[in-house]
Amino acid sequence: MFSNTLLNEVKLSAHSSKEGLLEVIKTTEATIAIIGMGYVGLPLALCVAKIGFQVIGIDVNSERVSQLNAGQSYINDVSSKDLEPLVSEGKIKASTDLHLLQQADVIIICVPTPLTKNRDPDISYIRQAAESIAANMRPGQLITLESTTYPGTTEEVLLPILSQSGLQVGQDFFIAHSPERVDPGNARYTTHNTNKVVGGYTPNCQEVAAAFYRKSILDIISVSSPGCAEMVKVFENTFRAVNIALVNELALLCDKMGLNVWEVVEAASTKPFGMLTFWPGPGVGGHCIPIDPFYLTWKAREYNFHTRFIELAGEINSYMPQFVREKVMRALGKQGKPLYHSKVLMLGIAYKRDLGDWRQSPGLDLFNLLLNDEVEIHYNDPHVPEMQDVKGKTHFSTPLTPESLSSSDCVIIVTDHSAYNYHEIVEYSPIIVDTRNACAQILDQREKIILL
Ligand code: SAJ
Repeated sequence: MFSNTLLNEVKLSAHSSKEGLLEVIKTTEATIAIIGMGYVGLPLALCVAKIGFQVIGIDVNSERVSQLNAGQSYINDVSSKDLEPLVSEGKIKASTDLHLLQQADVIIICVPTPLTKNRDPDISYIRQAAESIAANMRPGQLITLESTTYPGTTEEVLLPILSQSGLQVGQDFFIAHSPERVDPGNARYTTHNTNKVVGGYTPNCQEVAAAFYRKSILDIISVSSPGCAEMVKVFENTFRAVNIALVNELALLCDKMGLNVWEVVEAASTKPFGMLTFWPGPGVGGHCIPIDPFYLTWKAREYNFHTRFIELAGEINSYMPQFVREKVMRALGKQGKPLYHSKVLMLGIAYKRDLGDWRQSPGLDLFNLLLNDEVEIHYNDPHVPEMQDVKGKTHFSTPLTPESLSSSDCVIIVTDHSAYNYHEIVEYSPIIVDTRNACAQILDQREKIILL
């Protein structure tokens, strides 16, 4: 039998070529490093570990690393019940140590791509990951970028940094862009069964990247370049942002015309072809829809191109919290009360139903607007025990009781969590601004409900 040392030498030398890398991918002997163990990286780690790959989860957050190594999930869509066995079998190990990248045959970058304060792309996390990889590279590695970013990032930013290693792309190492398509909270579409776009930099890069993803994901869509793959993803999210903005603009117009926008959209959704239904709301939140389209806007400027649709959609969507504030003013005005010092209870601060994520949430924008009006504003969210307002002050979720409802001058439904009892909310609230048509099934006391 070979000694361990010899086996390792054999293993390492086999990895220095495309054929060697394809072989360890085929046999799932490959080691997969995932940089960024968030809502994309952690589900992906389970998806590839479950079919046999060894996974190293790299994250800068040592608390997250400790939780992962204890088999504890901090992501809504990943249960500790699923994670724990993979950790105890040693299939998933987490660490903050970037030197472990040397052991990886495949490195997947799943880091955040936020906007800066003046709404420019912040790809600093991608750069940091690329520099860490370049410092730990060896021949025979595949590096894929999954973070949503502007078309050109993989070729113009990632590749030059990795090439500092002196290795030759397409020969010694392989790169591709394969955008994540995680829909947080969606139990039907998972990492495994959501088809995945893959764009390699060279034919060898494409071959290796597609071979890797085919091992754990049902359907792979190959495209001709990383730039195409990057554009696909930004288009997907821009498509949503623009269509949500369209129905939000419709809501603003229906309000002036005395029409019920929910009835209009509901009826339009009966068209069996050529229609995709989006719903108005208090604005758009999360880490994608309010952000990704502006990556395209920023890049388009390089071509002296003005993405008017995207910017108009952003204006309309970000106006919606103001519109809800106007509805609250009208609801209080009907009772002869001003905004000032009125007691208002917001139901839901998370950016969408049944999640605890309140980043970039329109609910937070509305909360800050009403704070500014010196409203006595409280919130309840069963998924968000506490949050910080724009000034950094911590607020805690108010218990939802008949008393907390009836003692308010106005109740606003901002996030239509399934956990809410909408019958009780209507029963005990004096007046409700329903921004999600969440009380649609409640037929009595409709006079209390003001719809968006
Ligand atoms: N929203 C509306 N009206 C709608 C749909 C959504 O107001 O008709 C609001 C939501 O309440 C939320 C925001 O827009 O505040 C974004 O909702 P979302 O579900 O589009 O956003 P995410 O970021 O949770 O998930 C999306 C994915 N969603 C779907 O495809 C259904 C998808 O766009 C991306 O795969 C994912 O972001 C991502 O990570 O890019």
